[in-house]
Amino acid sequence: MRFSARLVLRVAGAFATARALETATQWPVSDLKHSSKLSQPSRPLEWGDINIISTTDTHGWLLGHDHSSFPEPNYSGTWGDYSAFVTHMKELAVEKDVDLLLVDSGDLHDGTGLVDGFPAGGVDAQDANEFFKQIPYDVLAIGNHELYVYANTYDMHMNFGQHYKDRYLSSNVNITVLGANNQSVSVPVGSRFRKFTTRKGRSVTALGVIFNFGTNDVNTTVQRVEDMVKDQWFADAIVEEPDLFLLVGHMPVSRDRWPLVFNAIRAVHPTTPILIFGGHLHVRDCLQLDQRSVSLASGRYMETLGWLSVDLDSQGNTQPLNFSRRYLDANVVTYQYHTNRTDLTFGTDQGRNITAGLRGLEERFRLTEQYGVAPRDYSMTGAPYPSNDSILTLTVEEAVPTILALNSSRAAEGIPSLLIISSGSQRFDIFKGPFTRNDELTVSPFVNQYIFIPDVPFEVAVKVLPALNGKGAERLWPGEQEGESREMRAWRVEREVEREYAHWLEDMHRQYYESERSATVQGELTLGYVTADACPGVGDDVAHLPLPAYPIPDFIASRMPEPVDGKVDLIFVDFIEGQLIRTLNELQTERMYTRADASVYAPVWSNQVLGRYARVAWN
Ligand SMILES: *[C@@H]1O[C@H](CO)[C@@H](O)[C@H](O)[C@H]1NC(C)=O
Ligand SMILES: *[C@@H]1O[C@H](CO)[C@@H](O)[C@H](O)[C@H]1NC(C)=O
Ligand SMILES: *[C@@H]1O[C@H](CO)[C@@H](O)[C@H](O)[C@H]1NC(C)=O
Ligand SMILES: *[C@@H]1O[C@H](CO)[C@@H](O)[C@H](O)[C@H]1NC(C)=O
Ligand SMILES: *[C@@H]1O[C@H](CO)[C@@H](O)[C@H](O)[C@H]1NC(C)=O
Ligand SMILES: *[C@@H]1O[C@H](CO)[C@@H](O)[C@H](O)[C@H]1NC(C)=O
Ligand SMILES: *[C@@H]1O[C@H](CO)[C@@H](O)[C@H](O)[C@H]1NC(C)=O
Ligand SMILES: *[C@@H]1O[C@H](CO)[C@@H](O)[C@H](O)[C@H]1NC(C)=O
Ligand SMILES: CC(=O)N[C@H]1CO[C@H](CO)[C@@H](O)[C@@H]1O
Ligand SMILES: [Zn+2]
Ligand SMILES: [Zn+2]
Repeated sequence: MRFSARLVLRVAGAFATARALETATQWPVSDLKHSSKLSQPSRPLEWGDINIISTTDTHGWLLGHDHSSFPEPNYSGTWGDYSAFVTHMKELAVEKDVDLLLVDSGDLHDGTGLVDGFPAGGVDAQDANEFFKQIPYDVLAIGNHELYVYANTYDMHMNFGQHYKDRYLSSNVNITVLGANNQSVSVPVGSRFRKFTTRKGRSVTALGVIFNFGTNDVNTTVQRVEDMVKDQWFADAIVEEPDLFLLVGHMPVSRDRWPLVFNAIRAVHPTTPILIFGGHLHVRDCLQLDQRSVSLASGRYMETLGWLSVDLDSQGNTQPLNFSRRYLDANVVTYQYHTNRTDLTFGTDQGRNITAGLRGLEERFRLTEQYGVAPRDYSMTGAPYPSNDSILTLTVEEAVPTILALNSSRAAEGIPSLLIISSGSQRFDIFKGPFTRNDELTVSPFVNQYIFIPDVPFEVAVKVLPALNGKGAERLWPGEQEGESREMRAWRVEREVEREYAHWLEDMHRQYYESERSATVQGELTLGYVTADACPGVGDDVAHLPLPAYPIPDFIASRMPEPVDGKVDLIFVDFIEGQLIRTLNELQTERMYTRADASVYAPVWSNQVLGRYARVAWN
């Protein structure tokens, strides 16, 4: 019974992931993960008349990625290192007598302890932003993670926005605040647009647009992009022809609404160069909406700096734009290579000061506090599920059951249970080595309770996971969408990002092993992103082998219990309660389950589980 029930679960997982890759094509990565070879950029950057460094979706990764399992060291540059890079690149731009601009596409909140680990009474990202603000960005746009909590938006309006002044753009996002007469007024969080002239005298019109985000907090307003482009202010802002339009925004460059903005501008200016810097899906991407425009997305989590260079021709020219783009791995080797500096000549006082300040913040937030030492890497998509290297297996088979058992009276009575959770419960991988409070905040931010229905017939309980996975996490119950909770809608937005990122990894893996590239140079390469985008030439600055990419089911379950009297406790996260109860009622007709049948299983929150487990199991 135990064996066959287990088999049901495994088959269910495989069934739910019809897009599964041939596992035979997965490159054996164990040696690569702990190599110590250093990868240099492949070639110098191409500089043009206008050169732009772009960041997006930094999400608090201002101290870089500091675990030693690869590819993490590739992204080990700190915000201070980035500052030094910017300083030297600005010097180079002056030497070459060209323009260098800096842009950021938003999502500064939610991601690491530096932003989320603030003490009670604080505001998310407020302290970390003091360091962010030391980079002299020319244009910044607001992201959806600035809009989930009013206090964060307010801070961006009052504090961040005041610092960057008209450079902080929110073309279609307003905040409601108390105005002069104590009346509430809706005003843009930053500015709607910026017109400026570069050091070399080129005129730029910049906008900062977010996608049609609908899960923002009360007293913040996101205007739909299709409505924004019909506004009078928009028409007025674009009527004059600049040397280039610079559209920086929190919106994917593929399959979203940039064409609406682009077409509105093209209707007035058929040939003016339009440079678009998007974000939100956490991928590297590039495409051209026409021959005199380029769109770039620069990844996530300070793993990637985007580089775009363009040669400007005279107004009215209709030739294709001459441009190049590059995705830089964010580390000191990259920075030194492209600025022709060494360890002795690279660092700057300001950069060292920024990193030292962030280390101080890390201490103040107790982020280095060690909970235990992880015995191996646990990966989300980099290892098959189920397996000992999977963070999903660790979570659902070991960590949660262990911690629940310590705090549950049902478990103390020896009542068997089956746990079902959503696979979207973790945000990032765990790496071999110290597991700290920062890792806990980074890996496991979602706050849910574990609730249960007692004494569910075993033969019904075992069918729940396959049924959930068969329908998929996107399933909307008839009539449920209307009254869907804000939490559920927010989860959908985040899940979309995770899914697109995972697809991107799968695609690069498949394409790589289908192409001839794999046959030749494999041995020399290190793990990382291998980007195939729609722009000409190779975009990645460092040639890599693609990371392994395994598909994961939507829902996962603990090991099969031995039922007592044919019954088990069915435990699940409160978040999936509605879907789970409906599924139970579809699977059997003996009784009608309702929310009243479910109650809290143990006084434990999902974001505490890994930290507690590390204390128990990894010490
Ligand atoms: C423009 O094209 C030339 C010739 O292909 C190339 O050398 C130069 O680097 C290009 N400029 C940019 C900005 O990429
Ligand atoms: C503004 O309104 C708040 C309550 O909304 C009130 O407490 C406060 O006294 C008012 N201030 C002025 C200057 O009217
Ligand atoms: C939204 O703002 C208005 C005006 O400032 C205020 O009266 C109201 O309480 C706010 N709503 C919430 C939910 O904070
Ligand atoms: C945003 O604020 C501006 C300025 O107060 C206002 O004119 C506009 O109607 C607001 N837009 C939205 C969508 O609320
Ligand atoms: C790099 O720096 C060295 C030492 O300052 C200098 O001799 C060399 O010309 C530089 N190379 C480039 C490509 O700028
Ligand atoms: C270093 O940082 C401190 C505050 O963090 C600031 O007061 C000081 O001006 C900074 N020094 C430099 C050289 O940037
Ligand atoms: C996975 O871990 C379990 C328990 O630690 C162990 O018994 C098993 O041999 C491991 N499996 C593999 C393939 O390493
Ligand atoms: C939960 O378990 C821990 C570890 O055994 C214990 O210290 C704590 O008191 C328990 N809390 C509750 C509410 O049972
Ligand atoms: C600069 C740096 O640390 N690069 C590393 C990127 O990752 C590979 C392994 O995948 C390492 O070999 C490089 O040293
Ligand atoms: Zn993001
Ligand atoms: Zn986003």
